[in-house]
Amino acid sequence: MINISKRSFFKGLGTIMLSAFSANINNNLLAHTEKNDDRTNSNFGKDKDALIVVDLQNDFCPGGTLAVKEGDTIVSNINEIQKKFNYVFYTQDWHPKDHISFSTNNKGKEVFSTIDVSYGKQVIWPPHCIFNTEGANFHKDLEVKHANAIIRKGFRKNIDSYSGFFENDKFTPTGLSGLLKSLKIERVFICGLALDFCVNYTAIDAKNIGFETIVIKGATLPVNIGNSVKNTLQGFKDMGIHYGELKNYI
Ligand code: VGL
Ligand code: ZN
Repeated sequence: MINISKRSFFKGLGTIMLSAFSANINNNLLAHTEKNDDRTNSNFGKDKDALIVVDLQNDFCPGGTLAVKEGDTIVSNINEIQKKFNYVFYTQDWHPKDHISFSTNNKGKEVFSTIDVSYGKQVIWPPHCIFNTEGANFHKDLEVKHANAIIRKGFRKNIDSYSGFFENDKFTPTGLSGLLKSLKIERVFICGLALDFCVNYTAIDAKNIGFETIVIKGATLPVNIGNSVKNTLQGFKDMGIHYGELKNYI
């Protein structure tokens, strides 16, 4: 226990890694050199748009412990998409080994069944995205260099976190909302894994916070448990969350 390194402690705190903040945010926020930095000629509201790439991590890709079927096939599309945005944020599922949602910590409970916890129902998952392991790393082909910041979530032992904005208690913030608000972002585009869980919950929170919210078709795929996909898409309709290809919005 004493052996918990300072590094993992601070990582476990869900550090928001701001890549290039300085006094002049407008000139210096971009965390990379290859993007077109000419905002005056943009054909859409680049200064008001943010892309959120959700949980594109090894454990959610084929070969991972909670693999989304063909989850890796959206990586190249996302690499292209993120070049179009000036503001790109990543979320990273980041669990301790003794996390409340893991089947290994709920003996006798089936994977994908639910338990009752303080904030309501919690799905039981196979252990996944354990911090500082290969499963928690982003897919190797994902061009993470485009990220302005990486938001880690789910690092508290007793609370899961699907959304990039709030943990599953719907109360504990990750900090992403404040980040987007301080940048005066108006539209949030969401892609990544998994459509029916973390993308879904991120979209719901984005919409509730007040952002126009677009989930990018062709850049997200589901885990698909029971009616989860049907319910997710119906929820988008009910809430006024857009679900369509990027070209329809930019
Ligand atoms: C996710 C289940 C558990 C996701 C994360 O990224 O969709 N799903 N943790
Ligand atoms: Zn998780």
